[in-house]
Amino acid sequence: MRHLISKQPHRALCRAGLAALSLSAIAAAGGIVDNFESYAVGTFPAANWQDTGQVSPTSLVPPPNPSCTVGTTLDAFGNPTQALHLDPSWVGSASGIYRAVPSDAAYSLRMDVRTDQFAAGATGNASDWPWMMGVSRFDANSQAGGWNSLQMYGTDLSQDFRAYAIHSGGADDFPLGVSMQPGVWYSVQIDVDATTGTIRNRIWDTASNALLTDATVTASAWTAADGVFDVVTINQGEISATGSAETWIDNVVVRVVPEPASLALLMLCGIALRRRN
Ligand SMILES: [Ca+2]
Repeated sequence: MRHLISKQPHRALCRAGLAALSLSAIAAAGGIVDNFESYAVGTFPAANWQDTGQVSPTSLVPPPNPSCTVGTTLDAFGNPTQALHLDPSWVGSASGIYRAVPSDAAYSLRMDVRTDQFAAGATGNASDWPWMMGVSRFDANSQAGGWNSLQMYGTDLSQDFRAYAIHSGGADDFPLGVSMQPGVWYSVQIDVDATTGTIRNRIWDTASNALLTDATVTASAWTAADGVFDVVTINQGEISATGSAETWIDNVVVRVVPEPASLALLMLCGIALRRRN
């Protein structure tokens, strides 16, 4: 190993490898953090996100463009804050945001969420959701709620928190045993293992910081090919509902964890470059 990393061609390879891995490394080091304070109120948060509402061919009713905007509301402690507003003014399959992330082995997604109003007329849990948060694979032929993904979501029908997996073998729905109270801020986090299809779900009451559950679930019949993801998505959708939900999203944090092989290369190259410089 010592003779390999001391040769100049390998040093060049290391530099190229480091450049190629820079996106993953940056994401791993700092990730994506958005408190929605940098946007003009009433606009879509376009500097960091794309609109799921505009890539939803199966919407019951075409969403407005943009499908959601940044608004002003009160945080869990009663202070004014800007947050993403999923508006209840229309019934459709997906309003929300998504953005590209590197394909890697593990992800951690966290956000604060408050649902003020659940959709009326829902007939299925997984078909009507005031919000979902997940790591997904973009699919232009499907609405954003149906993209291959590992996610946590809120339900309009039973008004509770659930985990959900969509994969080549179908879908799995996991009740997490925690009810959602309207008007209450919750902090939610999923830690996803893309290789095994495992989701660790944590839910806190934001104001008290009380941990309400810490539950790990694993998708059935998961294959490594199912876990090739390229976007994170946060969206609302109604497929069977006759009314629409209202939800606020704030303090989004996304971390992408590089594959072990990538980490090993980063460490190896770091040692080699330090020795040569
Ligand atoms: Ca905020």
